[in-house]
Amino acid sequence: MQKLASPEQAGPIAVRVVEDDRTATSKEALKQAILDNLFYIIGRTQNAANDQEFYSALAYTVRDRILAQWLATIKDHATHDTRIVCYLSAEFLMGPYLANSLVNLQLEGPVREAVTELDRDLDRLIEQESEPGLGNGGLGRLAACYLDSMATMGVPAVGYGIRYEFGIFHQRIDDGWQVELTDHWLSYGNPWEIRRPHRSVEVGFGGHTEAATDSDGKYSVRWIPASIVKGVPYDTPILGYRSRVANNLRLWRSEATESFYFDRFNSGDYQGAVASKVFAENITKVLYPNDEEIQGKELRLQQQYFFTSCSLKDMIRLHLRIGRPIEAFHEKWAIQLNDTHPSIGVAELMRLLIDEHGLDWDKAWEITTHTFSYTNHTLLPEALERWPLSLFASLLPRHLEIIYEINARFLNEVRMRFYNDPARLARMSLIDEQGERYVRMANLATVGSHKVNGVAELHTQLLKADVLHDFYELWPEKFVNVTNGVTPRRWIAVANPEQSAAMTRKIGNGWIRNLDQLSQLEPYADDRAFRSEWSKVQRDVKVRLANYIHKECDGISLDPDSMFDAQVKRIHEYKRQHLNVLHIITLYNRIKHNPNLDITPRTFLFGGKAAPGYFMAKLIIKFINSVGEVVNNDPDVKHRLKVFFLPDYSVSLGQKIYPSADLSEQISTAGKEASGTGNMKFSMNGALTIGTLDGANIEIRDAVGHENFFLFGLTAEQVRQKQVAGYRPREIYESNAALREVIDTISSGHFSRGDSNLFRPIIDDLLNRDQYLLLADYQSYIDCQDKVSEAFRDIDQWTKMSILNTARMGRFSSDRSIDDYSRNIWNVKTLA
Ligand code: 26W
Repeated sequence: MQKLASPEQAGPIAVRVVEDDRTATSKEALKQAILDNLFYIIGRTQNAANDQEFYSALAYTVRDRILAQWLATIKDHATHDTRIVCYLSAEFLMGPYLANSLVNLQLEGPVREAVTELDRDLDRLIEQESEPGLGNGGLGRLAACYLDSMATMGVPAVGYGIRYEFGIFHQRIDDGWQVELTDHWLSYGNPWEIRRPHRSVEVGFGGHTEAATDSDGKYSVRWIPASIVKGVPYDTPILGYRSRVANNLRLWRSEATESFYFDRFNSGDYQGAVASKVFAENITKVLYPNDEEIQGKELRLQQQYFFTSCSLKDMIRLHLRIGRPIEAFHEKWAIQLNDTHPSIGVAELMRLLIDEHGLDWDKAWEITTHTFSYTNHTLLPEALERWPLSLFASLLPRHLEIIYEINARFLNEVRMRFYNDPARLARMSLIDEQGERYVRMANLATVGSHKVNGVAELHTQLLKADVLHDFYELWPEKFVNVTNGVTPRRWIAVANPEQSAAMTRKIGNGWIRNLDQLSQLEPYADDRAFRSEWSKVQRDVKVRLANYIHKECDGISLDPDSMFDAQVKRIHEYKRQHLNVLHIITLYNRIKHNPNLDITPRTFLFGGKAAPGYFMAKLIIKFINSVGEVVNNDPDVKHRLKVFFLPDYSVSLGQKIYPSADLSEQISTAGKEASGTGNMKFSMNGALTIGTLDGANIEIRDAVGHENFFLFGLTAEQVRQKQVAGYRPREIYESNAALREVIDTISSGHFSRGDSNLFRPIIDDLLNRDQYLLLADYQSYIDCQDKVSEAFRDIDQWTKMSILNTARMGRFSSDRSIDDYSRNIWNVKTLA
């Protein structure tokens, strides 16, 4: 059936879409398209294909229906004079594409019918996709949520990152211990990406620089790299929700430049030839699995420079190709630095503008500072990147020269403003002169950007008051806050179709595009019928998780009538998963003292990966599993307490856990969690939060109502004072009987098959150091948990609080965050 779409129908973006089996969305057309792709791309007939192959055919079918928008949007970016936002991130934790694309294309219904009529189960096919785990945690996932919102809001944008061959490791739990497994996410190929060899660029490393002054006295420097690698882009469409915009995610892969390989090969230097190939391909081989802990590995800096340089060259190429003068680069491009990982970009853009495009320093600096803006995601000193000068000098000699020049001019400005203050100069310098001497990447990013933002109000305040205080004093107007957000498409519409349907029945589905509409749910909190519908939905979702875990985790059975108490996030001492365990042991001890104690049955769900080199985090995983082993099998407990560590936490596992939780654990030491985003996903899905006044918890509590939030613990200011005043955790141990019994039970080896040494590192740290004040917050936490247990007994009141939580989460949509960035930082228009 051939039907030509008239230009009018095609709307503003002038592409003529020819309705045929590659784009038609009727059930019949979809069935035909799936079978065609199965045959012509996968080379399988319907009956011969396994689910993985069928999934691939379906993925290509869905991708076909995105391509037109994608190509139109890319053309639109080039032709129209729109500013383009470039989100530079070393991590994009995208999660599986299929289900999300069906929601954004509004095709879930017809595709499910088509697949069913082809005797396949859409949910089984969706499970076949190996998710691109190209990130560690919060920072990477935030980048993914922001791509979804920018496309949905019509912000012209490109995500630039690294196409790691191996993403975040898969986690298996062996006898309670984390074991890391390689992530072969590409083993079945990736139907969602398109390789663009014609858009490859070359990137240099090492070597030396040569300065020269030409005949009319113009000084210039040439960088002669020792090695050159090729950056090949892979493009993935980022389709917005019900939007005609499909932006681009361009991920770079490093490969050997042909010439470089054959020359040596032909000259018989096989070692050299292969070495160069290995050197080149190693750069984008694997994601560094560290979260909040720098390792200072050379390969990491190579990765950061590689993708940043590729991306800037890609922008300049497009800029010049559409005939724009390089002097107007900052008018066309707004580059967001996702933490300091791409901040070498400040020096790289200066190099390109001066050395390759002949601009003078001041013009180049004006363009650079107007182009870049920087987001800080952590206050932890050990996570603030700084690179040894020696490494910089050997890997990026020209950039070091440029950084010295930036620093010299910057310190002059500081000297002018803060006369005779050498200590301030030393703190603000891009170079840390202590010991081995380092380049401070946060200082470079701040000096080279026109805007700097934190990711939650408290975090931005602490940035201004502490980590970047000197810069705030110099440039107060540079600092803004943009509280994080999460996309309601993946985290409610895709992950929780049950709750989505219940809400849409009441308030329509406008909330998916405009989350503030959730507030229309508020009146229904007083509607008994809706409350019972809501708690039924909640129970159905818990049963769905219980069935999944029963199937996937060797027969574990969860009681859907118990309280699902969940803590899922990277394992880190500041996130205090071990404080959660101290509560579990406290309840356990209470039952051991009085087996007939009437406690609220709880299922404690944990999930999260530990950085492979992070000893304490890995011991905490063992601690959770060991306590679980005892509690789950102790006859006195009689199944009233269950503890499960769900292996291999990921985006797709998160999509199953966030909707099913009753209680969300956000218990970090106040002042340590920059924002958190899991806290938002739980609340949007109706979970109540127990948490500290940290990161975005504060803003969530203010939004949902203090009475609908279980607050405990010291404030960030009290934490700071306690640390200054001198904190002696052992005194709390001695003065709190319940706590002492908990600690002593652990020390006795009761949870470690009698081995009293296994958890000694945890005990010793808690009694002698307790950097994250677990003991200081222990009693407040336990008292708060008792309130939670009490509240859960009145399920109708709990349901009311749950509905109000969801209804008041509108502002935590990543659409609102992107609107803030667009107004206050990027100065770009968004579609209403
Ligand atoms: C150099 C190693 C490294 C790798 C990643 C250092 C730091 C990081 C990230 C900044 C860590 C991260 O993901 N931070 C989290 O970012 C989220 C998004 O803004 C916040 O919600 C979390 O609070 C913050 O911990």
